[in-house]
Amino acid sequence: MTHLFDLSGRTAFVTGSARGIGYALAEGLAAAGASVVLNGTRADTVAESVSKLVSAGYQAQGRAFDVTDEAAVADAFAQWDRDGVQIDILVNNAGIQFRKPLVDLELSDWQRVIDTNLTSAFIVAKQAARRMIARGKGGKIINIGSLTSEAGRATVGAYTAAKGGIKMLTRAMSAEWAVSNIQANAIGPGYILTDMNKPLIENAAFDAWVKSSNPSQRWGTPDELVGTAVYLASPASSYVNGQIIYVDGGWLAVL
Ligand code: GCO
Repeated sequence: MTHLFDLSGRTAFVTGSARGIGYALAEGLAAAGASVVLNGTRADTVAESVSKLVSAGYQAQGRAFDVTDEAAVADAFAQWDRDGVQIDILVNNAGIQFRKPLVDLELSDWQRVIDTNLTSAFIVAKQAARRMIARGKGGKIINIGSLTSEAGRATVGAYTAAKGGIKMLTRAMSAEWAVSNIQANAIGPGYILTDMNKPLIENAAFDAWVKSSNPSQRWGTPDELVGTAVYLASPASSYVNGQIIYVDGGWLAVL
C-alpha cells in the first residue's frame, strides 16, 4: 500500500519561508520526506534557514528573490530547469501585513499588500503549473489564506481583500488545472504566534480578544499548520480540490 502522507522524492517550493509560518511548513514538508526549496527577499536569512534544515538532516536549498517580480520569478524557474529541480509542490505563503483604516490607506500601500499577498500567488503558480502540466505527473499547490478570507476585520482592508482573493484564486486554479491532476487548495490559518503578528501579540487588549473570541482560548503555533500542509501536499488529498481548510482553533465556527 502506498504511504498516504509520504513526500519522499518530491520537491516543495515554499515562498516566504525564511521564518514564520513558511519556515515551519518547509520544515514539516521536509520531515515528511520532501526536498525543500526556501525563499525570501534576503539572501542571508534564506541561507541561514537552509543551513538550519540541512544540519537537521533534511534536503534543503534556497533562492532569494521577490515573488512579486515576474521577471525574477521566471528567472528562478528557468534556473531550476537548468539544474534539474522540478517543483512538485508549491506553497504560496509569502505575505505582509500593513494596518491602517481604509480612509487613510495610500494606494501604494494597498498595492504593495495586494501584490505580496495575492498577485505573487498567481505569478509563482503560473510558472509552477506550466511545468507540472508539461511533465504530466500532476502536482500540488497550497495557497495560504487567512481568517480574513472569510471575515472582515478593521484596519486590514487590503490584506482582507487579498486573502479573500486567495480563496477564489484557489478555486480558479482548480477549475483549470484539476484535469492535469494538480490539486490546488488553501490553508486558512487562525491567529498564529508569528513575527508578523508581534504587534497584536504584544497588545494586551488584542491578546485578550483573541483568547476570548476563540473557543480554544489561545493563539495557534506555526507547527500546528504542518499536518494540514502535509495532507494537502500528499497523495492523501488526491481528490480534494479548490478547498480552503481553516486551522483556527474553531474561531470561525463560533463567529
Ligand atoms: C490581523 C493579522 C492577521 C491574522 C491572520 C488571521 O491583523 O488580523 O495581522 O495576520 O493574524 O491572517 O488569519
